[in-house]
Amino acid sequence: MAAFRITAQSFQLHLLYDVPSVQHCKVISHETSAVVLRPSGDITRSVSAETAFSHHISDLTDREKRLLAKLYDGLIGGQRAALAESITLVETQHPRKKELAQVLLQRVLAFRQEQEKRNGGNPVAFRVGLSGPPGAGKSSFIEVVGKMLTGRGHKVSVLAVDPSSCTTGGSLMGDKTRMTELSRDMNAYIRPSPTSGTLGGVTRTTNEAIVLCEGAGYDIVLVETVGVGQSEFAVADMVDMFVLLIPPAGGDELQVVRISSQTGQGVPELWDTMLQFRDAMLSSGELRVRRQTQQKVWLWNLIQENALRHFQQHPAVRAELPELERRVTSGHISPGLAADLLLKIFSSVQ
Ligand SMILES: Nc1nc2c(ncn2[C@@H]2O[C@H](COP(=O)(O)OP(=O)(O)OP(=O)(O)O)[C@@H](O)[C@H]2O)c(=O)[nH]1
Ligand SMILES: [Mg+2]
Repeated sequence: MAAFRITAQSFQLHLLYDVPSVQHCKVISHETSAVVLRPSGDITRSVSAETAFSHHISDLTDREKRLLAKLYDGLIGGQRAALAESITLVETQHPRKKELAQVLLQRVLAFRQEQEKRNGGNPVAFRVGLSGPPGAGKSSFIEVVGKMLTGRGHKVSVLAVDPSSCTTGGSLMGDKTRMTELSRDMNAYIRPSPTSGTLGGVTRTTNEAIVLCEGAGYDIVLVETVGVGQSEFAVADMVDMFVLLIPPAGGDELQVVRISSQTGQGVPELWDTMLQFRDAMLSSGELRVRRQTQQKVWLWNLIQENALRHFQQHPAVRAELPELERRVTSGHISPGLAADLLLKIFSSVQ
């Protein structure tokens, strides 16, 4: 894995040029192609998928239409309140509101695609993931680099993925509190991690929040996550570039650049390096391929997550599961056999 090490007075930063390909991540954002299926040999199925989506739209009440129009117009117009409300909509657990959120996202995606077309097919925003152990200095770095970027005329959004908030409702990362100046900046938008849901759910909404931020005109999207466990992999699969910030104990012999979030030393140079990386990916076509691959990964993750939930909630499976689990743990039958039996039950009784 190619990497740069950037050493702060007390912190080091690795730019991972080659993010490990990740299989166990959990988010999707909804590109048109993922929702609207092309007619295939099986007409009934393809029609029903298209119908299901148009149903979403034709089914809207006047009130819902007004709400969506208000959010969409506000968001595209760059209103922070509309962006905040839209992200809240994609975070909701409410089934009907979830559907509304998908309609909104679909519209924002269409808008963003138009913008990309006008931009020569290139992405309208640069997405950067920032990871590292608790207290490594991620938020401090974002504060400095964020202020620098808004000073250069960019609009910067900061999203957080906090795995601790999924289980405890608490926040491992200090989020807003350590980005005092940036959170007051009118060209920055900081969104803390959703406080409930599974990691899969939280990362999914983060991925969707990225789309919304881009629709609202934010051309730099920074995603902060604690560098422990799955959240890191999930974030790697929604960004163009992944940066790992670590305390200075490690001893590997990599290229060293000094930065400090306290004095700002080295930060512009670091950003330049990151832009060079982005430009190289753009001109080689790698960025486009990477984003396409990410869409597919998230599609399959969502399918996996939903299929698993269906399986776990299936009444006949639930009825048989405890006994089969008991027999597997006591060594009476093999896990493979138990899985086969449960899958047979699942597919025969719908
Ligand atoms: N000396 C020095 N201290 C720093 C630097 N960057 C951050 N700190 C300090 O390190 C502490 C933690 O910084 P944060 O930016 O909140 O770290 P974080 O990685 O965002 O932490 P979590 O979000 O809680 O995981 C703070 O007290 C900062 O003032 C730096 O470059 N040099
Ligand atoms: Mg932080």
